[in-house]
Amino acid sequence: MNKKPEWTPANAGKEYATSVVKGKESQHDGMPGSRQNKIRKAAARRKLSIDDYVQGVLNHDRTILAQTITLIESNSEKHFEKGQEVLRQLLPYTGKSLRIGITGVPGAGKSSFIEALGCQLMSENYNLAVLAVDPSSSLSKGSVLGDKTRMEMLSRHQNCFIRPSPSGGKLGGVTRKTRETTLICEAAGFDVIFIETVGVGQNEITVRSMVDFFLLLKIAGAGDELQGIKKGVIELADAILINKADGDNLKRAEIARRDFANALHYLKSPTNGWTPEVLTCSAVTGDGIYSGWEMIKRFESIVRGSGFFEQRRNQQNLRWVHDLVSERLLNEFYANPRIKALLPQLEKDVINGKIPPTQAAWQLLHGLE
Ligand SMILES: Nc1nc2c(ncn2[C@@H]2O[C@H](COP(=O)(O)OP(=O)(O)OP(=O)(O)O)[C@@H](O)[C@H]2O)c(=O)[nH]1
Ligand SMILES: [Mg+2]
Repeated sequence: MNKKPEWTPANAGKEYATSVVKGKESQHDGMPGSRQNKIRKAAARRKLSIDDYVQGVLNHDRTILAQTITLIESNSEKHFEKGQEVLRQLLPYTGKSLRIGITGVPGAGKSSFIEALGCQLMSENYNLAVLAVDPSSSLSKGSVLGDKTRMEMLSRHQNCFIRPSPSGGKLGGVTRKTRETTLICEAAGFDVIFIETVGVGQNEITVRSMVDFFLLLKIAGAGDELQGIKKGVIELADAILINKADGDNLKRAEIARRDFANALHYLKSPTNGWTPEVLTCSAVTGDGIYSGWEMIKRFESIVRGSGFFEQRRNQQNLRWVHDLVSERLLNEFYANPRIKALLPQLEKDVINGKIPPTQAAWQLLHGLE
């Protein structure tokens, strides 16, 4: 039986083509199906009740966890209400993880870094969820699985859950459901959550607004040391790791480290009570990976101790509320038949210089009246 993975978009073409072999019906011990098994089968038919979803997530059932995320990601109105109720019931079990955002240009080594660090965390019995929000598929069309292979060891580990979220065609767009997905993973017992995203500008700001620690991965010798770097992005980072500090690159990585450290000197830290650090590492040799983790733990203990951790999360929640309201209003506005009727002509008029953009905007805004 050929079946697409549940995270592929409904209208996806061949770029997601893959086949998943049907799993065993009975449990791994060979015993006949239990209640969990029935729930799984129901999940396959998408007939789970709200309670099935909630209990499945709380029982760390990966199949149901994946189904719940799919439910949350769904854009249909029917799924929306069900998803929100599931989320509401899971809320008391959320918030306990350390949320870490990892960004960097394509090829900086984000996935390799996560694989290297993740495997170390596995040996310390952490439960790790990786939300690859913007897998390279959006750039190269079709390496979602390639991305999983780059995290090959990790993806086979039972304490790790990897969820590539297709970015819905929008290059670099952090999916708007990532915050909700984070909460669901927390309810499922994951205590560290990595959010991997390609750095293409707007993404970094969005991810910064949903994580506790924001890590910028850089490579030396890519020609972007300092001159090409957008100050804005560096200002968001709690740490910069110069990756690929191995072989011939070692010396350049060290120079880059010093340059970045100097540059950071003049910038304001995004986190009260914490001075951003610059370290080198290699996801291939493993050098510096653990020092990176120790730094993150140090960060956590300082920022929790000072109360800024809680304060930032509260701020993030408020921002979330306002983001949702803006998004909803905007969608409703443009979905309104009157606006839909007005828009094409107004756009033409602006392009032809018949009316100024300001007037077009006013006419649209008054179009509802
Ligand atoms: N030499 C060396 N190569 C590395 C290192 N980390 C990653 N690479 C290589 O760099 C390439 C890109 O690595 P990825 O981990 O896929 O990079 P990424 O940032 O996740 O890329 P996208 O998901 O496409 O944005 C791969 O060929 C890796 O093997 C490193 O520390 N040293
Ligand atoms: Mg990657």
